[in-house]
Parts: sequence; structure tokens; C-alpha cells
Amino acid sequence: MKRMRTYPPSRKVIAVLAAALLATGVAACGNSDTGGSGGDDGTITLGFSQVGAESGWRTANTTSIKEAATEAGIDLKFDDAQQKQENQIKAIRNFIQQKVDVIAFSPVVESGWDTVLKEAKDAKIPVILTDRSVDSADKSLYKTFLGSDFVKEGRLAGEWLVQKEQSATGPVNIVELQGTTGSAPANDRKKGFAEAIAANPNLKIVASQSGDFTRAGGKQVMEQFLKANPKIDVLFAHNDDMGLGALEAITAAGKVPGKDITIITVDAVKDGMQALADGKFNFIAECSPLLGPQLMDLVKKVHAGESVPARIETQETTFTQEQAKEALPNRKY
Ligand code: GYE
Repeated sequence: MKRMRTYPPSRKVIAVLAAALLATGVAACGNSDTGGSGGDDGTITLGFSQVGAESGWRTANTTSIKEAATEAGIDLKFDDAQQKQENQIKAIRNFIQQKVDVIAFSPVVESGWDTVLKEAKDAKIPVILTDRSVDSADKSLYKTFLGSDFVKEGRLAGEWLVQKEQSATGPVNIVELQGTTGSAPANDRKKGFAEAIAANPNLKIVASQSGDFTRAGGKQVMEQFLKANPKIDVLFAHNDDMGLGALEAITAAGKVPGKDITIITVDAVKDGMQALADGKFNFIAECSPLLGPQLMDLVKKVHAGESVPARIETQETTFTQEQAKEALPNRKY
């Protein structure tokens, strides 16, 4: 390859560059009263801090958000926090520094957000919560929360079990694989499930531990459950991935999943639906990850200063084995 000679830039070139830089600077300042860095062409910049890539649900959620941003012509700055709150706080501070127009994030845990949310508010950058909520008492720290009703998902899972075991005469031993400790879906699914199964005193949770919403976590914790508890009748896993991991532990212990142990999960991602259709799972409460299009609509609205509802709930359903067989061919994620 021919080596190129480089010349120092001439004064004229430097002057032109400086003028161009100045012009951009002025344009950015002119825009600052909208609180953000959107370009002259009106492009909205969205800073999004994602929880991580812990599950099939999360992967589908990330794809939905990226695709919807492209579709809506929104400039997306995406950050993956690898399931760590400190990384999310760092990402949000970066977004504030970069003067994005809107910040959205899915908080890994519920507590500890007030300080950074206050910083965003002071910088006049609107914040949207997606998927998971925060427990801040000050609701003015964010514009809206778009996501599922996790308590309801837990309740639906519990109600199905109450129905299934209605004629049980002895104790039905349940083990529970919780999601990430301190996360809204783990707290709420646990709560909803416990409330529902209280209807039948035979239904007892004999062990409950976090598998961090991952397959590896589900497998490892289920192995411990199986060692410590000679009689396990039911597994309630807070997501499909932990249930899928647990399948391996159950099979390795010489038990038949879906028969010896009834398995109930949440999410209804493709792999979970496949396990349900194959008779390895028994019931799934759906949780939709396809939040992208609704999120982009909200981004546009809050950026335009329009008011939005404080809470937008995702529409969901439940699946039995028969329903999974029917739905599977058209399942998108
Ligand atoms: O159920 C789980 C994921 O926050 C609703 O997070 C989400 C949950 C989902 O890891 O699979």
C-alpha cells in the first residue's frame, strides 16, 4: 500500500473549521431551551439504560426498543448495565452530561434512585420508567411508568395452582425461584403468588431463593432445592429462563418435569412456550417485552411537553399447554 504524506493544516482550513464548530455550538445553545441536544433537524436524542442481557425476555425487549427507535427516527444512546445499579447510575449521569432530550431506563432494583433522578430533573431532562418501577416517594422525579402489573402475574400463576390443586388432601410443597433480589418483578410476583395460594392452606412454599432471572441461576438453585427437599411438588419460577435452567436439574435428579414436579413460570418467551407445548412446563403467565413502540410514542410526547398518563400497563394473558401449542407458531420472541 502506498504511504500517504500528511501536511499540517493551513491557517485557512483552521479558520473554516473553527467557524463551523462555532456555528454548531451556537445551534446547540439555541436548542437548549428545550432542555436537550436534539439537532436542528428536530431529531430527538433518547438515552436508554437497559438492565442487562440476563434472559430471553430482556433480549426481546432490547430488540424491540432498538427497532422502534430506528422506526421512529429517534437517536438512541443505548447502555447495558449488566444487572448492576451502579452502572445504571453512571449511564444516567452520562446522559445528563451529554444533554440528551429524554432519559428512559428499566431500573434493575426498586430502591436508591432519588439522587440521580433529582439530577435529571434539575437538568430539565424528562425521565420515563420502562418495564420496572422505582419506589421513590416523589412521583415528580419521572413522567410515567410503562410496564406490566407484576403482582397480577404472580396472582394469576397462584390462582391457576389453587384451581389445579383444589382437591388436594395433603400438603403440596412448592419451591420458588425468585428473580433478581430487590427488583420490582421479584418483589411483586412473590407477593401476588403468595396472596393467591393463601386460599388453600395445603399449598406451602417450602423454599424460596433468588436465581437472578438467569438459566444458570435457576439450575444451580434448583439443584440445592432438590438436595434439601425430598418432596417437591411444584416449582414457581419468576421467569422462563430460570424454569428452563431448573429443567436440567430436575431431569438430572431423575424426575420428570411437568409430571413429577408441576412447573409454573412467567414471561412466555419462545423457549418457555416450547417447554410448555412439550409438556415440561405446566402454566405460564405472560409478560410482554415488546415495549419499544409505546416507549417511542411517550418519548415524543414528553419531549413535546404533552402530558402523559402516570401509569401505562401492558396487556397480557396466560397460557396452558394446549394454548401454547396453538400460539407457538406465531410467537415473535
Ligand atoms: O420477567 C425477566 C427479566 O423485568 C419483566 O426481567 C422483566 C423481567 C422478566 O429478566 O425475564
